[in-house]
Amino acid sequence: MIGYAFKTLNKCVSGYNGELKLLSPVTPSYGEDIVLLNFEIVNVNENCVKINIGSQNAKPGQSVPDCVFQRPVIRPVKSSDSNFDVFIDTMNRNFYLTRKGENENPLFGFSFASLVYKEQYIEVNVKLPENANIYGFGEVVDTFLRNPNNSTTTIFSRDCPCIPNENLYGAHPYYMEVRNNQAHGVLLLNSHGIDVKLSPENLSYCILGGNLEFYVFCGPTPLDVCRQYTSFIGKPMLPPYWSLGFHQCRFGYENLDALKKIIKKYNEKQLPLDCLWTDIDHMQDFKNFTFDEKRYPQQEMRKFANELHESNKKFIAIIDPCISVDKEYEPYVTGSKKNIWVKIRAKKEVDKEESSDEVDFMDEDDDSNKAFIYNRDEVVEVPFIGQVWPGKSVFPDFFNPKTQEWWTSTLKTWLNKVPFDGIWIDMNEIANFTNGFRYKKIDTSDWADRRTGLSRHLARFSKKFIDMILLHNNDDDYKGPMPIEGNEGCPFDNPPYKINNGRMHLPLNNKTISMGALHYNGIREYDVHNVFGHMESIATHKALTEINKDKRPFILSRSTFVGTGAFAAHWLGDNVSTWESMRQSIAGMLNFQIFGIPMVGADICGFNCPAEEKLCCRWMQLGAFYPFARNHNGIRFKSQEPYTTKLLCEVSRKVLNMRYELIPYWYTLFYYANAKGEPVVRSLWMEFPEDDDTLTIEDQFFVGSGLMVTPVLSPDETTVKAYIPEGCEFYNWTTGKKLNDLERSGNYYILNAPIDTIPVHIRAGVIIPTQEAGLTTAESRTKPYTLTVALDCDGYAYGSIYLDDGYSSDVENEYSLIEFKFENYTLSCMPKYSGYNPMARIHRIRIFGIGFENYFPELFFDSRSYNPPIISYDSDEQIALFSNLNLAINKPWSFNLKKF
Ligand code: MIG
Repeated sequence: MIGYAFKTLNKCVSGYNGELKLLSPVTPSYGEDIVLLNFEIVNVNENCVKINIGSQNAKPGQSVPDCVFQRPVIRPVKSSDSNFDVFIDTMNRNFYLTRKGENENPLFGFSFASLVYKEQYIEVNVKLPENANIYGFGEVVDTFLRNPNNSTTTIFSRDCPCIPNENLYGAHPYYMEVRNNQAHGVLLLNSHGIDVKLSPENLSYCILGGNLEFYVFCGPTPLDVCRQYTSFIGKPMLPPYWSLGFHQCRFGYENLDALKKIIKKYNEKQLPLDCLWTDIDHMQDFKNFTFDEKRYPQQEMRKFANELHESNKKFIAIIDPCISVDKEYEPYVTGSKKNIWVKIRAKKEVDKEESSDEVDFMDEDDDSNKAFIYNRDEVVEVPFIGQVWPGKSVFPDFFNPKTQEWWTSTLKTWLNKVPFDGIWIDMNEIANFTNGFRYKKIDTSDWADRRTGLSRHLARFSKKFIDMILLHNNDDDYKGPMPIEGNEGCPFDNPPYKINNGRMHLPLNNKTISMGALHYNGIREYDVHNVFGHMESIATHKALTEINKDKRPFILSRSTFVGTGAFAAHWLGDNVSTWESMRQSIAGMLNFQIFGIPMVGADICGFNCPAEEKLCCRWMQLGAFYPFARNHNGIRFKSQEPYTTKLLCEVSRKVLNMRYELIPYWYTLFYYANAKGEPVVRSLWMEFPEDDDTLTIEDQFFVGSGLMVTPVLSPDETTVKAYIPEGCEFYNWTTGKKLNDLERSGNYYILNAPIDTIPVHIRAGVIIPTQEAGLTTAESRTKPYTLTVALDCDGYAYGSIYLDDGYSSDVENEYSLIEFKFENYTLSCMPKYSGYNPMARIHRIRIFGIGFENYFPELFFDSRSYNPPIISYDSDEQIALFSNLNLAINKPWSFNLKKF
């Protein structure tokens, strides 16, 4: 018999534990099998079961370290209190879980007869029923519903443009499954490279090492799964209010004047804008925390930041993890003194004198290092030196507890120079241009104008770029220690099983550092490669919180891992200015909702390649409904700011106004994301799991549960098909007209969408608060509110609003949570808590789908200040509009439409 069998199995309070013993190997490939394994299956809480299988002599990094992922304390839950039933079959050597009482419907489980467990290869085969629909796993560009026909998703953080089906920046070994109109989630908490292979009856994990640490979340609704998953991994951060406004960025703004021009143009054209970004252009020789004195003089930048602040705008700058090896460069000097760089083992083959370009990596507080003897054959740990934008670079090791101190003080010094409002952390996969090689001399004469010339190659032809670097490489003048693991690739770069890295089974060090590189406490890069961006997000969050105790940090990270949503936002990376790439962004945005990182968006109008006008118009419309809305462009491509053509400007102004009006609603959704872990943007099946036809719909989505967005995704269309789930009604958000059967064809509605229009609908039964748009969120926050009430067939609607100052890290009691209900011809405002008093008041109420004759409104509320409303009523469309009101939003009142 092959595979494993139970050696022992004991029942404990909240599950089972025991040992698995190898009978005989399933496969002779991929190295030696581990003979004895620990096995554990326990209830984490009522809705979550943990399955843990691991080798008995754990090494550092075998399981995801606590500093990466803090596992919640497990409270013992008796089986009778769990929402799962656990079945273990010792004879047939398998186990499975069902939702309580659903014996016929195993949700998750696997057999030990096909389990492969080796040092560098683990294989698990999970049986799937025919009607399984799998979502999640990433980061990858693909359809939202994952392809069940022998597809492979590789999970391994990688700096690469958004090429469909290739492993990209983040690592999320998590999926959500919908089956029989119910959902559950499965997390494999593991930071190694993974291939996930999906076939109609099987889900296989092929993992490069570590533990099998699974967590299953029982649902049963998709939103339940989201709540359960995020309460386990950490609920998403509440973003500052301003970050929900519009953002403008590009790679290749020449100089500070270019930035000033943008602000001028936005103002001139009356386009809303909250935040301006600066990419690596502002740096001196691409060194983090520096300013090019010619193009972006520091003093001028400081002045400019202050001016932006005076006009209620924000300013964000980029940071790459690479720290330039330069003895004159302060961050390098201070970091070297603290000895906090990622390391590599090396043989000291030269005398100390010869290695004069190396700084002494002394740990000030560690006496043992003082006795550092340079001996030719001695194996030493030296900083891993790679090659990124500034050239020769080292990388901070965020596993080292001393790194935080250095990171915080480095950021602090920098922010004292120019008071940026947020930090964009890029390249944290970790990107390294020299394929795991330690630094090699590169002929940089071709780089004379790196800013304008070379990056084009990097962005579009990354392989060519790498080849070119290798071509120009020569090691001749390198005098430092020679790495044992690193230069020519090491066993960790080419483990026996090759994950499908880059869809070419690339060595693991491709465009990153060596897998043999070492982190604090002997943790090897191989084991934790996928968490660098996550660690950097945590450290940056800590630093900003310390630097500015009162303010919520805003961090945008390219690489993410399980739980990053609690610290950072994410953008979908280097997409392309094509219709296809725009369409794919919807699936990407939805995937990150599942991953618990709701603050997400794609580069609006596309990063690589020039964006044609029509595409950019449609993308501005779609992007206005991304949670994170930023127009960002690659270097040297045609300008694509919303003011660049007349049409684009008009289209953008209209849809940005729509976005700004809706920010009170967005912010309330983020409050619920933060408080309960609910997704902000939702696929149709998240809202209508009972309708099987929604499972494949991914061109259309919901903002919260109340707004349906149906973007136009092809060049020449002026209508768009919207799927309408059965039993649900919608009103046009702008006109208030109900979708009617004239527009219907089957289950679809054909919606009008001329170039200046993106179809947006409010769902019957929902109340949505809005505010008049301003040119910044600071301005729109002060403007009058409107309540839009969309009645269902029972004449009922419900909604809520969350309010606070929008920036405090701890709002304490100074927030308001207000519910609105329409019932029996009465709209009631019901504060659940009202600790925050906004200046703005409700001036307008729109009621859609209200059929009444001879009613007039009467107001009951505790404040006397009330103007008689101006009423207009369209009896054909059943739309009532009450204006000239002056109602408080956080005091109880009711608005009764009384019959006379
Ligand atoms: O090597 O900073 O994804 O948004 O503009 C490319 C320059 C580095 C990649 C990011 C992109 C950014 C660019 N960066």
